[in-house]
Parts: sequence; C-alpha cells; structure tokens
Amino acid sequence: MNDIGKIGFPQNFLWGSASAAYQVEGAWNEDGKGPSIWDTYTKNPGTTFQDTNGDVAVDHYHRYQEDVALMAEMGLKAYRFSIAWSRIYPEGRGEVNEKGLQFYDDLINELIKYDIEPIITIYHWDVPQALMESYGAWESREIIHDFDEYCVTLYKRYGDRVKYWITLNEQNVFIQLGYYAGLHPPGVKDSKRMYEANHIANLANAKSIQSFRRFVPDGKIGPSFAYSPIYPFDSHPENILAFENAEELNNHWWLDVYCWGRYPTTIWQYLEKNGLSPTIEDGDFDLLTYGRPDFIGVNYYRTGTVEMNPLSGGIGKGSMNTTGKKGTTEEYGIPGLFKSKKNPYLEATNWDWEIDSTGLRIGLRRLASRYHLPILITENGLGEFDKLEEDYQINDDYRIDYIRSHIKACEQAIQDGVQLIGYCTWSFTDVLSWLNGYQKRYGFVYVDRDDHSEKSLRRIKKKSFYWYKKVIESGGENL
Ligand code: BGP
Repeated sequence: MNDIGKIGFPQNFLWGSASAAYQVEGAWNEDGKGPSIWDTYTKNPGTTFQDTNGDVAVDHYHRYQEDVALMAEMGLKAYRFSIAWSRIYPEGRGEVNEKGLQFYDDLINELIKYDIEPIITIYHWDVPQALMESYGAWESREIIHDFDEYCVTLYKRYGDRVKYWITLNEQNVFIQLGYYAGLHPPGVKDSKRMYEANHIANLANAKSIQSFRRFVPDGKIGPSFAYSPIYPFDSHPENILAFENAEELNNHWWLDVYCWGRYPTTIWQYLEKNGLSPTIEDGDFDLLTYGRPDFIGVNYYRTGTVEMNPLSGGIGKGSMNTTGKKGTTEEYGIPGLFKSKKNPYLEATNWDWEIDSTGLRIGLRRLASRYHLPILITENGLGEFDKLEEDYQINDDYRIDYIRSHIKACEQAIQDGVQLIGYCTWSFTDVLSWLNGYQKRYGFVYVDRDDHSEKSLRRIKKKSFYWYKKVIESGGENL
C-alpha cells in the first residue's frame, strides 16, 4: 500500500505522554499509603538492576505541580498516569484513605487548569501487599470484587472530570513476568498458575468495565496491551506455523478475550492437552462479553520475529538484557510452538529492543481490521542512556529519530483507515525502569538522579522536549 494523499492527524488528537505511579511518585509510605507488592519485592536483594526501587523514584508526589507546569510549557494535550491502589486502599480493601484520593484530585485539577486531558490508568502493576498476603492477589477470585470496589471508588470520585480510563496496564506482561518468568512479583515460575491468574485478571477487567458503564456512562475505557506484532522469520511453512502460534499465543490470547469475550481455539486446545487451561466457572464467559472496551490501548515498543522450535530439545525461557549491554538478550521460546529470532533487517537499542516503526503501522492495521475498535497509543518511546553535557544540554537526537518515525507510522496508519485517538509517549520525565534502574531513560525531561543516589532530582529539558513541543504545536505537521 503506497502513501497517497495526506490526511494528517485529527483536530482533537491527544498528543500525550505517560507514566506509572510506582515509577514516578516516590513517597512510598507517606500520607497513609500502604505498601504494594513492588515496595516489598524490590527490597529483596538481586531482584532489580543495582537493587533500585521506587521509594523516592523521581519524587513526582511532591513535585507534581512543577512537572505539570513543564507539560503545559510543552503544550501536551494529554497525560496518562496511574493511581496507586494502596494509596487509596492501604489494605487493598476496606477503609479508604482520603489523603490518597486527594492527591489524585489535585493532580487532575492541575492538569485541567492547563487544558491537559487526564487519562487514568487504574492498575499499573502495584497490587496492595495486603491482598497478596491475604489471598495471593491475582491468584484468587476474591480480587475481582476488591478490584471492582477500588474502581468504583475512582469512578465516583473522578468520573466527572476524567473521560479516558485504562483498566489494566499490560496484563500480558505483569502476568507472564510475575507467574511464568518469575521476574516480577510474586516471582512465580509456573505455567498453570500463570494461566489461572490470567483468567482471573480477565474477569476483573471485564467486571471493572461493566461497572464503568453505570458510573461513568459518557466516559471511554479500555485495557492497555503490550503489543508486539509477530513476523515469521521467512516463508518456510514451518516458520509460518510458528508465526501463527506466536501471534495467537502472545497477542490474540489476550486481545480476543478483551474484544470478543472468548479465547482463540488452537491455543485453548494446546493448553487443554497440556493440562494448562484455566478453570472456567458458570457465568465467566457472560461476564467476559460485558468487557468489550471502547478502545484498545496499545503500548508499542517493537515487533517480534519467530521461527520453528522443535518439541524435543527446543529453546525455552531465555534471559532478558537488563543492563544495557548490547547483545546480551538470549533467545526464548516454547518448544513445539515457536522461538524468537533476531530480525536481520532491524537495528536495536542497547537493551536489544528492535527499532521498527513500520511494525507499528502493521500492528495498528492488524488490530483495526480484526477488532474494529478505535486505538489509543498509550505508550511508545525509546529507552537509552542519556548524557548530561556540561552546559546542561541533553542531545537525545536518537530519541527524536525514534519518535519521529513512529509518529509517521501513526499518520500512515490513519491513512490506512485506523481510527487513532491519540499518541502517548513513554515517558514525560525520566522514570524508574522496573528491572533496568534509572540508567535506562525515556523522558523528554531529564531527572538528575542515578541508580545510587537521588542527587538533586532537578528537572532539565532535553532536546526532544523542544522538538515534541513543535510537533504538538503543528498538529503533527512539523516532524
Ligand atoms: C512497559 C510498561 C512501562 C514501562 C515501559 C518501558 O512495559 O508499561 O511501565 O516501564 O514498558 O519498559 P522498561 O522500563 O522495561 O524499559
């Protein structure tokens, strides 16, 4: 498909940026906040890069006014942030913490003051520790009710001012890393438990959308999915089959449930045969069909390329590059289904994430044609080492190149017919990267801190800040 004609971006396009509570707020035990699973997990030595944690993070809790003023200076149209569940319910359920609610009230009002559309992420991985202790969090159906109560509290409090809501951020990541790879809390490595927890998260997601219809009838809601469209390594039929397996297991396994309320057939069959399929109770599929979202939230960083992986002697869990030493990622796969393969046509970052703006266009088109829903890009960006020069300049041209090419891909996808609501970069300021510490930076605004010291926490605008400001000003014309 060639690029004929120019449609450009819609007038009300949400030029935004995103963050998550644990990665920016700090104040981990202030104003009545209870601990989350990340507060406790990161205190176990060896779980994160250089044992970094979000106790202080970039201190957004105390500096949100300064951060929002910078967003306003940039001309940002939307800011996506998450709410820390244990700030609202320190014990995960029961008593509400008014100071927690007040913080997000203040943040929302500050954004609105500058005409910045607030986009709330209800859950960005930080389940209250108390719920982990009392019933194993996502491994118990009790969480469906508690999550719903938490959601309803937010809908009632902020539904008058917030139109766009994200339910779960990257369920596919927090479930797989938490219950299969053992890299996120609770550090479990068990496929059966993963599929069970995942089904419960699906139900919680659907229930929260069902309640949303009652309390925020004019709002828009959807999950954010970590979407890596899959490519086959080549046209060998076995590799095409591997591609079908990976696309279905890695993507449709979640998206079909969100959008259609059902699991894809062949992977369901595979799990049944292997004793891994989740327990289904009466009424589950009815509830799942209520969960159809208003839009699909897409977190896009890269594509994945796969080839066949023999059942016997095939590659299993690999290992992730969390150090920024290029080339240290190991291949991973599922024997009998597929394994990952480096794509020879793509450059990669220092963390081995392949850079592929065409992959974004391909992915958006696949989603639009399959699910017929609008799409909101809730994350896209480049994690790299940044250098603070002597004169307080940060010349992050590599980030500008990355975002520019991805915005172009968005424009092309719009021409292709994709209904795109907005584009949020990851992230506005630098933030804590869950497993990669503070050295992996994503922001338009540099934060003066590192893995070992909080330093001054001063905010310094990078070259990309001025560039994105012009992009927004020109409605995406001036790239
Ligand atoms: C997504 C998460 C974000 C953010 C981003 C960058 O998966 O939703 O919270 O961390 O990825 O990832 P990383 O920090 O691992 O580089």
